[in-house]
Amino acid sequence: MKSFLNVQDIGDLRQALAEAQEIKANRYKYETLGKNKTLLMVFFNNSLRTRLSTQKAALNLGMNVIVLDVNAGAWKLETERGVIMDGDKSEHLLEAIPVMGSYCDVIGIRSFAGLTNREYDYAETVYNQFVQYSGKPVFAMETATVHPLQAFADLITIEENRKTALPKVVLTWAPHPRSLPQAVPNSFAQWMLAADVDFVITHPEGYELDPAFTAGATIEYDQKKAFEGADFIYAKNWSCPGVTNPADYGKILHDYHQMMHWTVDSEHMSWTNNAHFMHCLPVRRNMIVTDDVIEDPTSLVIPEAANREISATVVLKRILQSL
Ligand code: AN0
Ligand code: CP
Repeated sequence: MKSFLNVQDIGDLRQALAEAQEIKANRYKYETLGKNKTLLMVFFNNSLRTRLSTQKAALNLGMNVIVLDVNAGAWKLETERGVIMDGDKSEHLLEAIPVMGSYCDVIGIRSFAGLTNREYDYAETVYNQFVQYSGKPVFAMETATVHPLQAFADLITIEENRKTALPKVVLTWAPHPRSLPQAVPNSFAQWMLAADVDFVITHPEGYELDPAFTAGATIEYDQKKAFEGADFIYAKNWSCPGVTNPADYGKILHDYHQMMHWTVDSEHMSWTNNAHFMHCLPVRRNMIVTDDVIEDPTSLVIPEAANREISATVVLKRILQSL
């Protein structure tokens, strides 16, 4: 595997889930695979889970790890080609990438959507420059449009907790005071559509996700109807994807005070089939979800985060095996 961005990159999902189970039973099974191989993790944005779980995964495989926080000590990087660099940016990504590539064997990238230029974000411009100019395998640790390590961990968690062959999984939009990317819901939709689940998305009008990720999904604008019979409720906020109106890309369409009826509370959960609550974290309590719902024993937010180590170990193992 030379690039990990989309669900197709991992191939057969049942095989990937079987590997995840194998790793979970013995996470050090491939502890010599990464000997003398170096992972470089490049962060353009904050992280708690991705930073720790991906580093742990690399250690499970015997790799060496270097972590670079671009905004905390590196030169400020220009990412667009053709600009006259007379501002605060001292170095161009086009030199920085091959330099970074020369010190490592595998590169993980966290580079969120800027949410101002839809075309730039949806072309995965920064990620693709790493693919093109690093000379090394690259994987997404949440890029402009996707967060596949999260979606894979979510799928593992659903597989571990499902009670039926075809569980109903509902992705619900929830309110948030700041403008957030679409990467998590995009990947979640893409992975759920490739998995053996009945998948429904619910959100207020105007928040339609890009059909490149959601084609084939059921969209239900009535949140209550969507929740009925659900086995898993996956909450997430996202800003306007700009599908129907490109000028609204990255915007919050309504003041969040007016949208608090979308917050997942115990009444929402009472509409479901005793569903498990899920969220990728970090989560704002009593915006996205109430204290009692996230603290309920059936909530899966901590197991999901723990499974990030498993999804990252499988992905890094695949990459190491293809070096
Ligand atoms: C990010 C997002 O919504 O994409 C990261 C989630 C894993 N969340 C925030 O910035 C709060
Ligand atoms: N879920 C997730 O990716 O969390 P971090 O942003 O803390 O890495």
